[in-house]
Amino acid sequence: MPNHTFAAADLGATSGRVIVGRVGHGVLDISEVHRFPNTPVLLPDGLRWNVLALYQGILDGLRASDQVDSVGIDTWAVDYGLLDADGALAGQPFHYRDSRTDGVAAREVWPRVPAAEMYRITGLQHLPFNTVHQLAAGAGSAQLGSARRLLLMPDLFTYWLTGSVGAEETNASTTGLFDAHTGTWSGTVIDRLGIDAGLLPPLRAPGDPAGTLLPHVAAHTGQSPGTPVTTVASHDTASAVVAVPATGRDFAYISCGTWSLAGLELDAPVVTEASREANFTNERGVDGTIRYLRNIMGMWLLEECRRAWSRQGLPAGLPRLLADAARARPFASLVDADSPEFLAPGDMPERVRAYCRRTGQPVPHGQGELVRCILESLALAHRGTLRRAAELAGRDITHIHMVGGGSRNELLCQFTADATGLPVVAGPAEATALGNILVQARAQGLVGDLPAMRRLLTATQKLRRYTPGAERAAWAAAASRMAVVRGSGQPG
Ligand code: LFR
Repeated sequence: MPNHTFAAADLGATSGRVIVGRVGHGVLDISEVHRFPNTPVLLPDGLRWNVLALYQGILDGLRASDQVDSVGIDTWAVDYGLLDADGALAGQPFHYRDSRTDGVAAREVWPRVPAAEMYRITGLQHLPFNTVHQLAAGAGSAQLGSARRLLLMPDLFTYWLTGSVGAEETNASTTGLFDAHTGTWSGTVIDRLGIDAGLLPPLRAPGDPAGTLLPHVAAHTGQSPGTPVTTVASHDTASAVVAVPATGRDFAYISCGTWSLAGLELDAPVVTEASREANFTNERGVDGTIRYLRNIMGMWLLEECRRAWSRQGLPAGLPRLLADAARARPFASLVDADSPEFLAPGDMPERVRAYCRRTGQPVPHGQGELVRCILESLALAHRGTLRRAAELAGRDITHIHMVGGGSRNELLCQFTADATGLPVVAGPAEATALGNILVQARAQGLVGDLPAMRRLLTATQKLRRYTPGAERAAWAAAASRMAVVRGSGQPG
């Protein structure tokens, strides 16, 4: 069988990349052909994504690629662009970290669809920026009033490439407008909130065709006219979970990037009240699987510290910061990596210090101390989340797969193994692009089902194993301390 090539446009919160993958019998390798920054822009009315720059990055990446057999797009979830009656983008899409949704759920949404009912229907964790809350925040605006279509980010880029409109289902499952049981838009939620159902395009499943490159796109990128665009698991986390190189069922995963998405792969949603209280989400994976997980603030805490340090002219190189963190005193101070005060962009070192001050802990001043505090706190959040997921879903976990950029962070991987007492298999770091490529390859009949895709990953990708260390008691004590810190850490 000759090898085929696929382009994955994978857009993350800080950068986008176009990665070309070669797939054949026993072959799966990737190379990055283009990487471009994703720099949000603060406009007078809020924080926006620079979607034109992102689209240009995708085009540049396709132009830098040799001829590909198909293209697939994935990005972060929940955010969307609105099309007007001419099919043009109306306004710039908001960034989910924009503050306009603060308090909107309680004020506008839950009075019409109570939170408990919402959870029973959608199975979605409460995040203030879920699409449903963003729409409620925009209700009555001229822009929403004139909108004819809502396209989630990957669907918007697909539309620009092909002219074809659809809503990919793994990403639709993050909106709060999608029924976790039926796998369709929820008429109940949409009606009760007075949302125009016509805004929501027909659903597509990963693997479905999404059209072919428009002639001007093909001409501009040098790709063949008629090159197909394939619907992939367009929610980046769903693509990352495809590429978890698991062999059995009793694994947990942490997709570790700007966010840490920590959880389990299940056959059916868990929408119990206990699950809602623990704020676990039931997002859709490929082949009807459920991604049962929680969002943990993730490497965002560290990335945002590094950005603040760069602005202040301080050293912000990762290897040096991690080496300093490795030498810093263990468990000096801990922060709740779920706390909403860490969500918005800003002076993260000062926010972490303020949190420690408020909770009566030593205030980390040096960069190494601060990074150690963040990484230990993340590892403890991984521990707490995975233990709770296992309890709520009635599953055993024997090992953890860490995928995504954060799986390159040796200190975080070792801390996660130590904190959970479970072996960690780290890699692949480019799980999202690999998942994107595998779903395209499957659509062309090159690979089989999910277990077959994962066997190909295990056989071809470099993985690293971390064994839990001997400091079990120290991590257990830190976990108990974290529970107390969390309790006292609510902003005044
Ligand atoms: C990760 C991610 C998360 C989602 C968050 C916001 O990149 O897609 O899964 O909750 O971004 O969209």
